[in-house]
Amino acid sequence: MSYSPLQTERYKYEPKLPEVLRGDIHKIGINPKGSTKSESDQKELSELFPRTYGAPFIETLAGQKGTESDSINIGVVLSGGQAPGGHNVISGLFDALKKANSKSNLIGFLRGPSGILENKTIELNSDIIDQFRNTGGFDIIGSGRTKLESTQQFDICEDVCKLHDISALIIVGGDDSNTNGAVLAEYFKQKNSGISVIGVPKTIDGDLKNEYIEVSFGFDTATKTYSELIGNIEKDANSAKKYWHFIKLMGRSASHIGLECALQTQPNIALISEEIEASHKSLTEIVLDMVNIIVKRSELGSDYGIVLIPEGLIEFIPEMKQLISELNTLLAEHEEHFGTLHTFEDQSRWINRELSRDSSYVFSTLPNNIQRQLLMDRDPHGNVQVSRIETEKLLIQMVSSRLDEMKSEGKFKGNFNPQHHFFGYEGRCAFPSNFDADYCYSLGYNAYVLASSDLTGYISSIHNLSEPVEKWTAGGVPVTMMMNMEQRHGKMKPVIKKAMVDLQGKPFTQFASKRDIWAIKSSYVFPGAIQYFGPAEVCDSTSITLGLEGKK
Ligand code: FBP
Repeated sequence: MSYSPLQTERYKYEPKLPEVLRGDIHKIGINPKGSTKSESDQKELSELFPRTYGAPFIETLAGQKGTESDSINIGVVLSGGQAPGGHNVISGLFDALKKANSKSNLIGFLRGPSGILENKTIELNSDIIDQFRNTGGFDIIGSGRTKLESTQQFDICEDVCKLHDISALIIVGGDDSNTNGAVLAEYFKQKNSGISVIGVPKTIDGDLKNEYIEVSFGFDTATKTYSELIGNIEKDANSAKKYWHFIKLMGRSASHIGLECALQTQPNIALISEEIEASHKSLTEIVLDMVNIIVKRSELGSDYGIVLIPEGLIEFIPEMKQLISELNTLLAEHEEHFGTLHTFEDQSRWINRELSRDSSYVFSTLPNNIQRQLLMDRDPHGNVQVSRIETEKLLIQMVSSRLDEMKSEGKFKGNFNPQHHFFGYEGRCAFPSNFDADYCYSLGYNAYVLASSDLTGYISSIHNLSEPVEKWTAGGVPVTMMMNMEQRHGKMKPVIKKAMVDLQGKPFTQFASKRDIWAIKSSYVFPGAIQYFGPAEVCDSTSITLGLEGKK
């Protein structure tokens, strides 16, 4: 095995823990604080989760326990898309477990939740763990998107956990995986199985956050990685002065990634899906706004610029939202028939017949490549896979044709040479920033404390993240208190509420107060590569979003 010099150095990095988790592990315990309730749908949720709803908020404290810890077996699974820091969650969990009792074991389920159902496991020892400390990726045990939701699956989970004598299952995942984890926790409790379920908040998208979870892990590193690349492109644009770069950024529905990258790099245009939805802007209006900026810059002699586009934009444009929703329903309800249509021509003919008049019109105005992408396979939740829709190309095509028209009318005299990019997978497995390395290690370490305290249906949480690590605090939040009831596949389901960009929040208002200047005058900022060694203000800084949201 050969390692890069950085990997070799990163192995030596010792993640920082908050003060409360630093002392004797045997004495770290929990302080339950009152009872909790969800913000809405309290009646429905308390009926669906009779054994776990209302559980107290937990504060992790030093000096709470004795000196003995029983040996236990804990299972861990990584669920969904990769996010930098997953390996540190596992190493923090492992270190705490072994410190508490060297006979305890950590069992990793391979390739995501399907590893539990298929009983594919690996016992994680220090030789394995040491190869993955402070590195990106989920390759230590792999990840997957299998959903755990049926009673039959829950029974298999119970059997497999019992086979390995596992008393706690740690699910590292996003809002859906943690929702399913909470349902599993309730089920285990109802069956008196003695297995607890603890979640860890993961996703680069940043949409798993609320009053109790300040940020999901991976967001910091992913946005710093994308911002480095955007800054490099800004330098290139500023040097060559000949291209407009349209950059789509991963992040699913929410625009947190796009907003953070905009704050870090100050591009000419950054679209925020939530704002577009709130102002009911049509695709044509979005294009015209962009064209105005391009023409204005051109008149000032700048035929170049940077546009940031959130991955999920297309779902927030009213007419596209309607079209996508009709397509999702049609494809779900007529899956079998659709499968018999083998050519794109047959598929689009059938689709056009079934769609409403308005949606059929919108569909027919879209370029062929976008039509095809809209008909591709859905994800396991039945949603269109936005990362596969080339919105950046769609916008380029529409902007180009409007500028051509304006040119022929004598209203545009410049040049428009577009380039398109999609930054997504590039950021999901980067070496975790010091912030993510410390945060994830603390989340994993704290997950052990919660699990060994026989808590279930909780998510490991670390607070005060905009402060230095010493001042961070730790605890557990009952998953049910973050839930509400939402319509999924035509049925009302309990789910963790997804956090979208708050248009009244500080990150967005700061961006909105500056963007008109950034649009016309090149005000680019070049964040450079993530630094792992050096002055704290360069290496240990958090994201701008977290900094602004953390400010009282
Ligand atoms: P999670 O929600 O599972 O954390 O995944 C995040 C994400 O990176 C999204 O930003 C993106 O839309 C999606 O995964 C891509 O999925 P896949 O890895 O299956 O291509």
